[in-house]
Amino acid sequence: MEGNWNVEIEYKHVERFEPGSSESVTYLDQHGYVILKETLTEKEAEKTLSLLWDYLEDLGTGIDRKDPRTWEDDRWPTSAHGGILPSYGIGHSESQWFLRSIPNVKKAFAKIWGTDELLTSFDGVSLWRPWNINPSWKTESGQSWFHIDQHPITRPGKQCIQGLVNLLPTSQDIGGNVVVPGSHRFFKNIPSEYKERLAKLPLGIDHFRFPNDDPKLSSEKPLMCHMEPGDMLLWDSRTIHCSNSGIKLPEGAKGLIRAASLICMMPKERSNEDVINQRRKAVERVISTTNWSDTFRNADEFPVILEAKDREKYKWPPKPKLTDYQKDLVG
Ligand SMILES: O=C(O)CCC(=O)C(=O)O
Ligand SMILES: [Fe+2]
Repeated sequence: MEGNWNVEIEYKHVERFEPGSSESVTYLDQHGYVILKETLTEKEAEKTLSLLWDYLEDLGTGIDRKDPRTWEDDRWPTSAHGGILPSYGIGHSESQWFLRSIPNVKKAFAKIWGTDELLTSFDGVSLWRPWNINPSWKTESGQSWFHIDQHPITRPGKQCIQGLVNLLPTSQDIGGNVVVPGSHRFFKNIPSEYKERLAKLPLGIDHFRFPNDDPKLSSEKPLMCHMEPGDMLLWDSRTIHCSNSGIKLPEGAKGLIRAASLICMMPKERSNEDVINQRRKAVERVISTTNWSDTFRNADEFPVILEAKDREKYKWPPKPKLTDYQKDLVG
């Protein structure tokens, strides 16, 4: 089973495009991913991160941004695979709403879909703690979870472009997102090639994992793209991807090593009244979601969150006060 266990990942400075440029969309269609440069200014990236710390400190568990000794699991919010914080109101934190309101972010998605009428996801953030302080903070190796985020049978074709805004410097040593370039093209054949594996996947679950020795994982060399703080990565939900933890950290690292905000916008016309009503309620009730906005997927109901024994102890952020611009993104 583990014949090809060591898929080699290449850390690369790939071409970076202007947010909202036609070239970025052409590149995305061709390669299944694209990097948009300076989608946030350095200042905006700093502010997003600082607001994220406000969110963490306001959970009331005793986290102090200046003291990594307060970042242990008994205070840190439950994370899903790859160090992603999906719940406890993070999708409606001031930080995530600030990010969604930056015009370049919407511009990027508007160019892809050919419309300004977009709805935003209410999703979370990948945060990596410096695991030289506590080795258990190290997140998964990429090879354990190469996946796509779209059901191969129930969602044919191009449906969703996912986004991630990078807030800290990246490096090979730290690790980060990995994409298999061009792998969105395998998607249409998955139903016939993975019959058995697919039979186990519920029709409403938009997450399909590849066997860790699958030749598709190295069909083209998997790429970890260099990103500056403020750059945004976009990828097609059909593109095989994951995040991969690096192997060593800079000497004496004691701050967060990765902060990557997840953000996704889809055309409003794909949605319907029922979904939009649930989205409005989600704002009132501070419910986070996955990347999809054409259906309602409640991230607070992820098994990892429902199973967390201490979930009562987190103080959620208040209901967000939205501007008209933000309300339009709710629907
Ligand atoms: O953290 C990453 O780079 C990967 C996240 C991911 O797989 C996703 O958001 O769908
Ligand atoms: Fe994913």
